[in-house]
Amino acid sequence: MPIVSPGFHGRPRPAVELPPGQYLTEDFPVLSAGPTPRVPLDTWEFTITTEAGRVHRWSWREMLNLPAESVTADIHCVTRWSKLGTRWRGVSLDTLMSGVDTAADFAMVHSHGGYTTNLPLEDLLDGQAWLAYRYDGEDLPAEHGGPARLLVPHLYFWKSAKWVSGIELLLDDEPGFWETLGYHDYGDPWREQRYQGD
Ligand SMILES: Nc1nc2c(c(=O)[nH]1)N[C@H]1C(S)=C(S)[C@@H](COP(=O)(O)O)O[C@H]1N2
Ligand SMILES: [Mo]
Repeated sequence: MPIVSPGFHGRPRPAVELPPGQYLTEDFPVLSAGPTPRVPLDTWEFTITTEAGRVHRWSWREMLNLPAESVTADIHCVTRWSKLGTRWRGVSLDTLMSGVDTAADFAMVHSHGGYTTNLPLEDLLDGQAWLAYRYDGEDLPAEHGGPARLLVPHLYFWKSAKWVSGIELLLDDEPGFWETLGYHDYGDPWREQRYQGD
C-alpha cells in the first residue's frame, strides 16, 4: 500500500528524463575514431556471417527492397550528450535475421575503416536495432555513417556502428574497438555502464 499524504500529487517531474550524467543537445555532434570512409553504393554490401561460417549477403538494391521502418529514438553518447526524438528509416535486424539459422548468443559488428563493436545478439532483435540509411527525411550523411549504419538506441551510441559492413555471429563474447580500450562490454546508459567495472 503506497503512503500518500492528502493533497500530495508527487514532486514536479522534469519535462524530459535523461539517463544519469547526460545533458541534452539540440545539434548532432559527429564522433568518429578515424576518417570518414566513402562507400560506393554499387559495391556496398551488408553481410551476416553465422558461427558456422554461412554468409548472408545483401546488395544496396536488395537491402532497399526489404521492408523498411520509421524509427524515432533518443540517443545517448558516452561523452554525455543525449539527443531526443531522432528520426530514422531503415531495416529492422529482425527482418535481416529472419532467414538466418544460428545458435550464437553474441554479435560483432564490423564497419568500413575497421571499427568494431560487440553486443549480445538478443539486443539486436525484438525491434531494438536497425540498419539505418535515412536520417531526418534525408539520405544518411557520410559523417553520420552513411550509406548505412547500425542504430541500437537503447545502448550507448558507440554501439551504433557507422558505415556498417557486416555482423559476425559468435558463440562467445569478444570485445570490439572501444570495449578493448576500457569501455563497458554492454553499455546501458540507464545503468550508466560507461567503463568496464561500472
Ligand atoms: N564506424 C564507426 N562507428 C561509430 C564510431 C566510429 O568512430 N566509427 N563512433 C561511435 C560513437 S563513440 C558514437 S557516439 C557514434 C556517433 O555517431 P554520430 O557521429 O553520428 O553522432 O557513432 C559510433 N559509431
Ligand atoms: Mo560516443
